[in-house]
Amino acid sequence: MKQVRVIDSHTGGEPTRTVISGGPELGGGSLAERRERFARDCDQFRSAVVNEPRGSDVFVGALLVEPQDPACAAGVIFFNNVGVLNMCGHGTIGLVVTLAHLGRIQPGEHRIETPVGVVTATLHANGEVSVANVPSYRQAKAVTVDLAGHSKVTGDVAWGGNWFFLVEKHEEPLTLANVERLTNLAWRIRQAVNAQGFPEVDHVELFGPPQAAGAHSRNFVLCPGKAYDRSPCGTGTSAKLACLFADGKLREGEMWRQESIVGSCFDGTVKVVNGEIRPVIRGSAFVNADTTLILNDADPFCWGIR
Ligand code: PYC
Repeated sequence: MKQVRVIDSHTGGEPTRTVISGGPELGGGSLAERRERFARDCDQFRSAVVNEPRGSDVFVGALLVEPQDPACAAGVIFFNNVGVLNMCGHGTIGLVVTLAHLGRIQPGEHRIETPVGVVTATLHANGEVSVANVPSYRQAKAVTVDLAGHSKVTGDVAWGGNWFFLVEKHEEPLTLANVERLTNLAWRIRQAVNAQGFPEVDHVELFGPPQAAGAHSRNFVLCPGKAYDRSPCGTGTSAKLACLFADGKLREGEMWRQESIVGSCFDGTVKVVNGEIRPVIRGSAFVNADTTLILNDADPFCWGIR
């Protein structure tokens, strides 16, 4: 029997399960190399941690590893119900609050290594966390894709640490009661975008009018494993900020409040560093479990339902 210590948190309603100990030994090398090893050799472990019966499709896992760069406080490999992620904004906020819960970090700035680059997280005195994300950019503007049934939808392809297709114009209300229709629409959009020249896009983001005080927009974000993000999605908000900046709709330092489908918010700004757009996302997370997973080979569902 194997024991895995995890700490669960949620960031604006979206869970992160951080693996503190008992995870696989991935050897040395860059975080990108170690993520490839994790994806290739440790898929059972990934599924055991986040999938049912211990988790659910919504969980994002965060495997804490030694950083290659000694100036970093931690290295992390994010994963979900279907595979590994590049970066995760809500997960980074959850990780920072988890490290603070463990007493491993104090308020201040902390560099965190991810497979797609180093991000800088600031733990504020009030417990909120800002994440200066990897450089973000729009790859293609106003791409129109054909959905089955002869309807078309137009959106932007952008990178915010993961690949997104961002859609402003659609017919669906952004409400929790409408999640099933939103999921179906976003899934059809993803398949059309992938088939029509952008196979790398694995997240779809639909926008609509905000409801929360001070928010500029509400979103619905469909993740690669068909679960929707309960938070406003840190990498998705970064992609949105990069598009707004490219369109001249947001200036450096100006605040954009992004609301999620459950009403939680991230505050985002853009910093331009050496000509690159570095989105900064601010939000809060709460630790809600500190526990030990038991992996027992005799359990027929030990490695998760997939
Ligand atoms: O916050 O970046 C994010 C994220 C990605 C997938 C789920 N959340």
